[in-house]
Amino acid sequence: MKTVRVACAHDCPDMCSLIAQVDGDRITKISGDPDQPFTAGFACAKVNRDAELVHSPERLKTPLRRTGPKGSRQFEAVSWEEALDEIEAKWKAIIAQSGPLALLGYAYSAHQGQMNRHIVNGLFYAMGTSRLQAGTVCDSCCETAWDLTLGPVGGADPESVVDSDLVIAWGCDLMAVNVHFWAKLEIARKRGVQVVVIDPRRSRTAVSADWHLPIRIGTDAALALGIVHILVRDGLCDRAYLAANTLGFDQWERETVPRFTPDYVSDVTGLPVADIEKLAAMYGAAKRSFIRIGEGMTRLARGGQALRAVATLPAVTGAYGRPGGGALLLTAGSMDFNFSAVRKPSGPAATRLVNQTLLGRELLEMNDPPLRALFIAANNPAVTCPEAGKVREGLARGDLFTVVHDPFMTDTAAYADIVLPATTYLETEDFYRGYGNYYMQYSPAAVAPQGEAWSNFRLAQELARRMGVVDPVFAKTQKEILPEFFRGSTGAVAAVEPSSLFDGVPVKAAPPAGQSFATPSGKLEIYSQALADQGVPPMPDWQPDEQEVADAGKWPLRLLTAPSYFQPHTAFSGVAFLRQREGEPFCVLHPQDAAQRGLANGAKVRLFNERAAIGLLLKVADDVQPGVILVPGQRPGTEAVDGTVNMLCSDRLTDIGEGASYQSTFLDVEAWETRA
Ligand SMILES: Nc1nc2c(c(=O)[nH]1)N[C@H]1C(S)=C(S)[C@@H](COP(=O)(O)OP(=O)(O)OC[C@H]3O[C@@H](n4cnc5c(=O)[nH]c(N)nc54)[C@H](O)[C@@H]3O)O[C@H]1N2
Ligand SMILES: Nc1nc2c(c(=O)[nH]1)N[C@H]1C(S)=C(S)[C@@H](COP(=O)(O)OP(=O)(O)OC[C@H]3O[C@@H](n4cnc5c(=O)[nH]c(N)nc54)[C@H](O)[C@@H]3O)O[C@H]1N2
Ligand code: SF4
Ligand SMILES: [Mo]
Repeated sequence: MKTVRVACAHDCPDMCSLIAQVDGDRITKISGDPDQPFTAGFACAKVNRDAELVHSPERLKTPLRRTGPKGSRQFEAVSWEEALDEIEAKWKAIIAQSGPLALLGYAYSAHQGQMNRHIVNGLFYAMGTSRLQAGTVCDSCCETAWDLTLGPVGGADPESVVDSDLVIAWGCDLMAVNVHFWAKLEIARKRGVQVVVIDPRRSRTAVSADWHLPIRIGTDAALALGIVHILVRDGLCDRAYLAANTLGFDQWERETVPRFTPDYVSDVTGLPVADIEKLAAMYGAAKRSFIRIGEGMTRLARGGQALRAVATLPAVTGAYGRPGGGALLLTAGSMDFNFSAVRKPSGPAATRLVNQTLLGRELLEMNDPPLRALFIAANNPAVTCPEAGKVREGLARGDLFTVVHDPFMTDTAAYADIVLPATTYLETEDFYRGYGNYYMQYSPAAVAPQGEAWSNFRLAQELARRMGVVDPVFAKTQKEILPEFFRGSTGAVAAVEPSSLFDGVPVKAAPPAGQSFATPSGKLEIYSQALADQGVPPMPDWQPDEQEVADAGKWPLRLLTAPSYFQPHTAFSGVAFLRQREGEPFCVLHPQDAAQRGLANGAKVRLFNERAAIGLLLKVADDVQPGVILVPGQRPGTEAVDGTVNMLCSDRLTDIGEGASYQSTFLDVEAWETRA
């Protein structure tokens, strides 16, 4: 029996340091590292079960070749050599006939190790294929909007929340996605600090907080502007901070803020005037208020405006200038590593971009040349991409050669010509940096690859060799690559000596307290010339969205999708315990809406709109407001009554950052039997 210190590679802001107990080639237990201050000795409920993920009986054991129609899940086992020979021959033939643009590599975030994460896309980058515009299903809207406002810099250090005097979880379900931040915030709470949650549903975080404001979906910009309106009215702005550190406040105050009277904001957000007044007064009185901004509220048509409005608030009170104050969306902006060393090792400066959110559409419509070969690793787009029906239609194309690399048979892999067994992170060596804290860590593998599984890193290197891609990263070890990441880095990261990380001890590299700005003006840009140039409102604003208004006229309910507690996306669907813990895929409807439709708790229901119809179980609860239907998580079609939530969501892009707009989906629900 031995213990190995590793980093958690799941897509999660906390990037915990973990202790793996290993007996021979088996992991017997995973727990949180007591010596990493943010992890503070505990892992989340999901990762406590990661021994079961690694040793799940459902793991793919060998490479597979398709024998039946696409989607039918009929495969035969083949050797790695046979599988790789076929991939190499097909890719070379397609490139000879149609050029490299006919290929697309599709890999994103399920392995947060920077080698295993980026090397797959690095391979395709070097080959000059069509390129994935990655992250648009997740954070490209909020991140772009943040960068336009503050510049590409990380937000407040989450560990500084212990010094805050007010905490707001704004559209962020801390209990699901950021449990270690919640633990830190509890320390502040012991001093009597209030925790406010602004979220359309009564999440677990909302239940545990001091005050929950059930805001109407997509109206956060209006609430933020309403707060600014009251701060201006009551003389609670930090004028000196604004003058020294922001651009455009005067014009905003003159032209936009006056419209957002408490009455108007109440109409828009559905919150009582008294609550808006109370929130603004609390925010105005606080000196070191900390806003943890979630990503979910920006995954809708005007999500970029919402982010910009909320991220401006700490400038209005000067909280950005004080330790314990400010806002945190992501920290990664201040972790200045040269990941291009792996992500862009060589290759033409520009090729053709495929937006991750538009995968289905591009598989069906892209021409000159059409996409003919697709390689998917660490993603399950048949479930997690909007227009999931179109994704499946595209994957079903007879003339598309698809390879999927995954530890498990997924809804996406079901459509592959070749499926390759992948390792989990616990079988890989890698380098990590948090995106919700300021730690970095070098992590060894806890156990050897299970069965015939290969890591992303090994597979990309072997495919590079076969395809004649000779960049050094495809021949180096992880330890040899690490120093490349530090080349040219600045700030706190530059002070770290890469080889000092090889002992596996987590290292913190936080920027100094007090928010810095890295916009063209060096100030927080309330007025953004870059947005004005793109024809987007240059100052944070809230206006009704015409398409949403039209859709709301056709359909009585609005979809709220939110992280689930035990099945984040589909990454843990191979763990039977966690599947059961989460329960069968379900939706939540307010008792009033359920009664109107004669639907009872536990019933099978059909959720439908012009795009699709799917089947889920119904929970009747007042966790959501009337007019909203909540679907937690994105679950595989194989687990649900029928289909998956993203079949209902359009691939419309957000106002800023070309992201997905799941939350701008309108629909209705009926008894499953109605059309059975
Ligand atoms: N347990 C768990 N952990 C996860 C994930 C998971 O799915 N489950 N996902 C991982 C990933 S990929 C990411 S990107 C991160 C971040 O994960 P995100 O998906 O960005 O989660 P949140 O930031 O909590 O944002 C979701 C919250 O926003 C709320 N919300 C939705 N619309 C609105 C709105 O219009 N206004 C307001 N105010 N709130 C709204 C939802 O009700 C929900 O509580 O977490 C990671 N960690
Ligand atoms: N409706 C709706 N849809 C959403 C969201 C939402 O809020 N609402 N959230 C969006 C967000 S934030 C995100 S990030 C995406 C996530 O969407 P995806 O990136 O598709 O995430 P997962 O479903 O977790 O799929 C990850 C896959 O990678 C596999 N995997 C795990 N580790 C490895 C590895 O090391 N190597 C390889 N090759 N494979 C591995 C897992 O088994 C799993 O099949 O979903 C988005 N979709
Ligand atoms: S909280 Fe996040 S980083 Fe920590 S163990 Fe769980 S999934 Fe991993
Ligand atoms: Mo994400």
